[in-house]
Amino acid sequence: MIKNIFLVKGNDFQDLENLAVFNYPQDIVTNSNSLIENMLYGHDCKKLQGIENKTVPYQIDEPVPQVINNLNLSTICIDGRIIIGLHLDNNDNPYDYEEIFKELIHELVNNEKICSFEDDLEIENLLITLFIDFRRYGEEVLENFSSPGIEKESSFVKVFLFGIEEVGKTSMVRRIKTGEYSDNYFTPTRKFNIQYVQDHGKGLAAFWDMPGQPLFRKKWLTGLQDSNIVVYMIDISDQIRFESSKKELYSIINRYELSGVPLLIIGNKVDLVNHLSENDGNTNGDHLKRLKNEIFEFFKFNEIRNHEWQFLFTSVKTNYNVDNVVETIFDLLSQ
Ligand SMILES: Nc1nc2c(ncn2[C@@H]2O[C@H](COP(=O)(O)OP(=O)(O)OP(=O)(O)O)[C@@H](O)[C@H]2O)c(=O)[nH]1
Ligand SMILES: [Mg+2]
Repeated sequence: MIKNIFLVKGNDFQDLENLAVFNYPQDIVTNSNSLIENMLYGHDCKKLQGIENKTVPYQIDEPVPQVINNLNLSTICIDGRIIIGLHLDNNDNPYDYEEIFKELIHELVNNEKICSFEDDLEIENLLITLFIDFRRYGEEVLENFSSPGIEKESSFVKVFLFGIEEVGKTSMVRRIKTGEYSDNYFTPTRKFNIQYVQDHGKGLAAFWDMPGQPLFRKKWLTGLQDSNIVVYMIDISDQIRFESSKKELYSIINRYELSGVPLLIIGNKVDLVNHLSENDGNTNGDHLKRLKNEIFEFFKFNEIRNHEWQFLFTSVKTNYNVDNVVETIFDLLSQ
């Protein structure tokens, strides 16, 4: 699987100090180490002279697979002035990715003509898009290689998980994947957190856990494409933020491209309002039922059209209903 993607840009690759380096999602390559210099050895140096005028379409060379400083890399040179590199898992074979690597770059820089490589933000967006496409298509390509007998629809589901900040999205994915939880684990998500969860007998779910802070919400649209199911999370103990949470819900589920995509709504942190299940025949159970009605009324869930939907109370902290999340996702998908 691809771990990281990076881009190195310069007018003269011999001038290592003056190269611009971009990484996504982690900073693995900087211009201060010998990595870039080593990487360039694998490319045809004549082509790496600076080119003054941009040519369209871009000339995209063959990818060059190399292992440098223990990093399993595949790098591609564009127009002799830009290198885009993939950092792959050590047990991945870069040749398996060769075709798709070229194809995706070609599509993005030549067909859609969306990148002139001039603006930092534009480059960052290109890397995010490439990373996303790579994770999806790369996985699919490899899956087809390794398990030709398995039917495709049972194998891969993309789950788009969103909601405003600190509602517990990342904690939920971590709990589902590893069983772990800690109050102190709190690290706001800044980039997409993509985690694969295998549900035996049902398939592989890729959770796309979005960053909820306002600054990062505009990235949601980049992660939305081709989602099979949308999961929206609320912190039910934090009613002050219900209004902004509701606004974000509808900004996403009303989008045309999501029409018909099933929706799972999770009311998390139930431990903060109640420790007991809603079916308990006592005052606490009644309290939770009342709360559910209030939430439904406020968020107008019953008016949602164009989506099959379900609602679950959960507590990632006490593990209440967490097992039901993946199950409900596959249930909704099979309807
Ligand atoms: N009491 C309680 N706290 C929880 C629960 N789930 C998560 N938390 C806490 O809520 C805080 C935020 O959790 P995160 O998982 O980082 O929230 P997030 O939605 O991913 O936040 P962003 O990445 O900023 O969008 C952390 O301190 C968690 O420990 C829960 O079920 N109950
Ligand atoms: Mg998070």
